[in-house]
Amino acid sequence: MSEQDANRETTEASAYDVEAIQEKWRAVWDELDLFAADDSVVLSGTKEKRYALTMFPYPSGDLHMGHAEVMALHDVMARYWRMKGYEVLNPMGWDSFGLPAENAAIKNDTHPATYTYANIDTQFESFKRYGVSFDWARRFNTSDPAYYHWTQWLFLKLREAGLAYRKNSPVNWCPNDQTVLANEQVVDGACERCGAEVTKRELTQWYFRTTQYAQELLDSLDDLAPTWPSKVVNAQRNWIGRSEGAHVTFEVASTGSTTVPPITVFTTRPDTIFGTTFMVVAVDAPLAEELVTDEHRAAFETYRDEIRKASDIDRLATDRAKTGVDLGVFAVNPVTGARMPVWATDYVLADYGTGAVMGVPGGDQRDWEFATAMGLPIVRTTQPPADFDGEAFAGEGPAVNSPAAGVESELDINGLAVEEAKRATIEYLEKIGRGTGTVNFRLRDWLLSRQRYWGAPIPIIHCPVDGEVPVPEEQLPVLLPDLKGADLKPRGTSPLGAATEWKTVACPTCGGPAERDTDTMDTFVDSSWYFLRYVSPHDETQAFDSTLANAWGPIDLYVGGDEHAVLHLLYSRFFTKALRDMGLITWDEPFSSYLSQGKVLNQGRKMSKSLGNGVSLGDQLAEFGVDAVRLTLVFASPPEDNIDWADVSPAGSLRFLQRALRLSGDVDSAAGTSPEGGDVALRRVTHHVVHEAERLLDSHRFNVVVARTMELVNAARKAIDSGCGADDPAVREAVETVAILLSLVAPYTAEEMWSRLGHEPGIAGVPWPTVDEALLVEESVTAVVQIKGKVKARLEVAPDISEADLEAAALADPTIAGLIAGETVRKVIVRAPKLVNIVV
Ligand code: ANZ
Repeated sequence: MSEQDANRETTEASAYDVEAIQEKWRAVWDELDLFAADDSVVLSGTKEKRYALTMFPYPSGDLHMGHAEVMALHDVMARYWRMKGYEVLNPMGWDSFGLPAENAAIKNDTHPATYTYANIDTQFESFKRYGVSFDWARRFNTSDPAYYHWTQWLFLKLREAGLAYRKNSPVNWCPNDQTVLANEQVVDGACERCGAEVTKRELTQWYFRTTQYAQELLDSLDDLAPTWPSKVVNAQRNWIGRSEGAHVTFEVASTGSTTVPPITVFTTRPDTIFGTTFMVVAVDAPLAEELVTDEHRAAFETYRDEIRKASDIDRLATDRAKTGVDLGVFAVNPVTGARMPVWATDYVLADYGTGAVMGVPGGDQRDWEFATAMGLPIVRTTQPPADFDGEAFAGEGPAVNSPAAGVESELDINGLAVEEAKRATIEYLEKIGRGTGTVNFRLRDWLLSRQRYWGAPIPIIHCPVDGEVPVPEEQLPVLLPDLKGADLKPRGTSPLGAATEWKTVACPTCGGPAERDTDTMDTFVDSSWYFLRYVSPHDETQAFDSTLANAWGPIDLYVGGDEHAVLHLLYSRFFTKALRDMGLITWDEPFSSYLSQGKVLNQGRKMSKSLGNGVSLGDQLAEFGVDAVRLTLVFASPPEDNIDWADVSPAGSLRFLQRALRLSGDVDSAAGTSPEGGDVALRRVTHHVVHEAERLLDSHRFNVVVARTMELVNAARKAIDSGCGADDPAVREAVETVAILLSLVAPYTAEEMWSRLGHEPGIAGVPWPTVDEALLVEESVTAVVQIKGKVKARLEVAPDISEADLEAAALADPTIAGLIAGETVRKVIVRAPKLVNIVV
């Protein structure tokens, strides 16, 4: 930077009072109300819609760097779409029920509502200051009765549709939060929120029947794959976990007087049936209890009680020592009639498949280890390659020992490849009535009831006469009782159970004494439909207006972290499909495109209090201003990548913004002057940048858009300081373009530039610049002229020059003419417009 430049920057810096500019424009923007989405133009079809959504925050504390990043990225698209002429719906609200608020409230000895709504106020102020183009008239909180009224209504609708039900089963239990968790909320055997090791409990709980949509949830991932991050698509695929196989039934040889039930297993490898040498039943499955003989019962019960303490993840861990107890009964192999022992073990899960497995040690490693530990026989039924030196073999190969020499069987699959062998086995089992081909999913139904206070009460009344009775619709919402001063500390049952007066009601059916359900809904229920509420947020008569939902939906771009890759996204997809089938919406998927942003780190690590490397958003905003922080976050990297705050420079961003702003003071030409006739070189740069920005924005490469804007700032500065001068209309065009591009990331600076350029406030409502295609065409290209492969001359020619003209121009060039004088030209090879090769 020259000294002159440096001096100018110092003076300009003082002229750029960040705080004052923010204050000034914030007030003006409130007045202008530019971001209110207009339903009517979308309903009438006068304008095409774009629904931009970013995951709404939990109101725990103030906004942090992570929020700042998502909002900055998200706002780029929302603002761009608006300038491109779309009617944009860009709403924001709060996911304000849930454990974080409740735990914090318990810790600080306040009511969750007090804590929650105070944080919402703080976050709202921060959002306003941050200048995101939200339509604030649509805000709501999921903990508002006006919202959870409809969460409860949707629960009842799902129940009516057979998609919500109650059952007793072993569930994941967090001993710290004293509540159940959905499978999705258990990460590596620990509670997703607090990290405590999850255990199992037998409880009667509410479930949503997500499994009913398993196949469709899987199939639609193919449609989402092009516009969703592949790791999220894969995570969902794995979570849904489809496997094809068969159910096979094994008779159990009767043990004296008692009748014993047969054992049905789910297997993905029916072709290995000849290698079944034992059966294993999940120790906590009711079947194990039914099968065990009196003689073995004591050992079985001791073992079971010990296993109940372990988590699923531990139980399935491949490195866990195999344990089990013999149940004392024998199962019969349906294809050979062979008798084999039945064991109970912990590596078989009670709630997957049928909770029982045919033990094939030759084909399944866990079975191999179990057989080895218990001294059970091992038979290979798939021939491994000659160089295979492992234990169980799960690969491709011809079937062997199927049946083994000397074994009688009507079925013979020896020599068949795995797929054919499977097909032949299933066909045979179906014929003899011992099995059927099936599809199995890993996806379980969604366990949604929670034993905590701060959530939407489940709108069900339990009556000793009528059983489960839904709260009549006109009595919704079932308000959460205040419980002021009550002890909300978790103790294994819902604190609502202690609200006797609230709990005791008359049965809506028989009028007799009954009790309300005292559980609340998982907060993921609230966030599974909030995107629908934004279309008619104040409607007191319905959850959402279907006509509006169909007009605005689905969401065109959803921005959020991939910690929600499975949970929230899968639940929202389930809700969408269920609501579609109820006729409430017409679309199949909620989020057409999903952008998952990286994390903001500091010094290579996640920001955290314990590491002492946290960066306060408030401090950064105070020091550098909103625009510099936003610009830094957008410019740092492609949106999907992590940003290390130690490696970026908000001070550098601020300097750039000052440089850009200074341009607006240097434009002398009058507003409205047509740029035609201005400096063509600068106009070319401007139009190239706009053209490229469109392409980059559509592919979410926001950081490169900033880089191009910086180039345009440099080009405009150069033009002013040298050649064309500040009164050139091309300079005005370039600087206005800078302001428009900057408005996507640095709205305050852009607005200030816009006003200094003599425009009315409201740059966010200005149309996106139209690219003049003619200015994108290169005026000339350099053609190289070679003699015998050596470059001898360069010519400036039109890009569309013909081969003949290029050849003539090359031969007429004085240098070339001199060099070939007296030689015989044998051949001229022309590749217009770039190359002429003369062979002499
Ligand atoms: C016999 C067999 C032979 C198996 C072989 C595998 C290989 P996915 O793909 O995950 O669905 N299995 C079935 N139910 C189970 C349960 N409740 N807990 C633990 N394991 C269970 O896996 C299905 C396979 O996992 C099934 O196929 C079964 O073992 C086992 F060479 O049956 B297989």
